[in-house]
Amino acid sequence: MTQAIPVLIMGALHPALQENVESHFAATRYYELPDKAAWLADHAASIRGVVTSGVYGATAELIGQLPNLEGIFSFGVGYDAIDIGAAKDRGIVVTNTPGVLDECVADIALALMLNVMRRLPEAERFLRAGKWEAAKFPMATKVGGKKLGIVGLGNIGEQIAKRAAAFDMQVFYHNRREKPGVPYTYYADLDAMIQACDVLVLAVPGGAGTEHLIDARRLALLGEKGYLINIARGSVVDETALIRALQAGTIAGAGLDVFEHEPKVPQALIDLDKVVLLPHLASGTFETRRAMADLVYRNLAGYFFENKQLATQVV
Ligand code: 8YV
Repeated sequence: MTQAIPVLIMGALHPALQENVESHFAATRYYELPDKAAWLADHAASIRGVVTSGVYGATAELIGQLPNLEGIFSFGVGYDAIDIGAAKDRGIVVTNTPGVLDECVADIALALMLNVMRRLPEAERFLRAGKWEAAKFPMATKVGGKKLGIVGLGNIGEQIAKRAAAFDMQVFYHNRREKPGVPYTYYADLDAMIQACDVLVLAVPGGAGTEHLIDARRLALLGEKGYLINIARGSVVDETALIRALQAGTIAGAGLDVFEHEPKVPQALIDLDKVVLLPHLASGTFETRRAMADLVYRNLAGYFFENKQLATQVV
């Protein structure tokens, strides 16, 4: 019998994925090692695969410590927590999980928009606090007919656009290049799109290329009636500038599933009524997380057991 292939699991995985990896590979739970440095000194050279996620990532330092690493298999579409350059330099493959989570993430973008513009969480707090008998809940903002600007019309962006169109919104998008065959209005100039839209939705990848893409200046362009929705990465928005804009009323509100320093959320945001805040759950349905788990395993097994066949490769 051939020896099981040694892999490192960076953090607790979806149960189905954990089970698959641990029953078919010689897996080590990196996150449970009491002395990681000592373990690496003895075993690093044996490791051929790393199984990780958008949260746990894989740093250049870790990659550098694993001289025989062949592949990094990640749970999540975003791979900004993985040092892609370090992997590429060594010819290490990296896989992610695109395609299977687009609908659920788009659902949450719309849910955040409806919740913040119609002030639903605030209204529910009002009812639960027993205030209805003494007062009426104030009016909110209509969604239909508003202009939605999507930053990043990828697979998720397209699902957001489709849903927004069903709500009778006008859809604009900004990408580096115009996307052929889509019926939405393209803006090559991000600032011009922000100025033209009522709701700005961020659906771009995280990482150095988009860090603080939405800063104080761009928040000012969105304007006092404008809403910001972020289902991308917290790093895309300058969170301090966002808090200032919300406090000063420079923008109307925000719906956020992601934050700059997760799982830490600034108290200043929690204290505001005009924001809806979620704990990074956009892909978090039974169906989608299972599909993500299966896709990670398909890549891992495809690479090691089926002649390096990869379904969804980053590099
Ligand atoms: C995951 C995500 O929850 O896919 C992504 O990029 O942000 C989420 O779907 C996250 O990666 C946790 O693993």
